[in-house]
Amino acid sequence: MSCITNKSIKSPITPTWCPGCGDFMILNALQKALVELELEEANTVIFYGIGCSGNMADFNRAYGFHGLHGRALPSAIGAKLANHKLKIIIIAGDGDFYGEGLNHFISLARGNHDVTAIIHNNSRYSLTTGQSSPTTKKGTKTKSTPTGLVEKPFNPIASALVAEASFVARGYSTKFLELIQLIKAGVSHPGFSLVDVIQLCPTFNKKENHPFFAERIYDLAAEKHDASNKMAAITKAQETEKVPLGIFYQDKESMPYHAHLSQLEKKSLVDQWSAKTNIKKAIRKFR
Ligand SMILES: Cc1ncc(C[n+]2csc(CCOP(=O)(O)OP(=O)(O)O)c2C)c(N)n1
Ligand code: SF4
Repeated sequence: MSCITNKSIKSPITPTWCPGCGDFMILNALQKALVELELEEANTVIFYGIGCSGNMADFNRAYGFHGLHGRALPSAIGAKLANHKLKIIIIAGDGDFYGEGLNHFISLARGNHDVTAIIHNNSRYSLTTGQSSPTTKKGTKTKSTPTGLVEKPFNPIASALVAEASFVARGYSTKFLELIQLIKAGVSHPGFSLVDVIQLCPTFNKKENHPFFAERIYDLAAEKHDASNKMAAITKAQETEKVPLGIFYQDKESMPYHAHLSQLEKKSLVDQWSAKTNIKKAIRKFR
């Protein structure tokens, strides 16, 4: 089987994102991470949400599934249970994952399903032209909140930690080399991994631009944060003035959901099923 290469992963379709959009960096970091991890092309599947971020489905030449808004997660879990040999990655926006998909996000974390979620967190519903999303700051004026947002923002890092996620990290679209490493660490982790990526959206979130973040970001590892200490991770996750980047928490003993299922010990479900079923006949039935 052949591995993903720089050439194989490039799609002939040119991205339609706005100039300066952080999605370009996340796309390139993901592609680089998949190549460096030497993942098999045939066993790697990317599930996309709906949004500017989800449009990445066209810009990767890889197996993928572009489903409904907020529903990349259950589809990804289904695929992992059907064939646990697959490497599964989710690409979604903060609206998709922390809004429409929130209940699935909590189940995914609690179940420790072996998938990696890379969330383009631009604090807006950008594809639909910039309405407030779950991570928009209180008081922000957007098209949908012309007098200022009433609610406090959802905290994805803290929520993932209390929902028992076994790997929780935050990247920044402009910190390209660090983002590659975070994606590689998340994809290599056995169990659920959340890589929340602060993503610049110069079109609908002009205020939270690069100078805004440059003043606030710092590296957790450089501060000697102990990523095996969950309480320390929860404390770091509460910071709002500064923006810590890196791995907040990783459970080194993590055992993914599928590893608990004795019926999958010898063969994946799809291998068990295809050994007994004439696949051509089954496909004909659904035509
Ligand atoms: C159930 C449902 N609600 C609303 C929409 C409309 N819709 C499509 S994309 C989108 C915004 C996506 O925002 P986000 O997930 O944050 O991704 P971004 O565009 O910011 O990358 C919305 C609200 C939809 N397609 N389906
Ligand atoms: S609207 Fe924002 S998120 Fe969407 S492509 Fe433009 S810059 Fe990127």
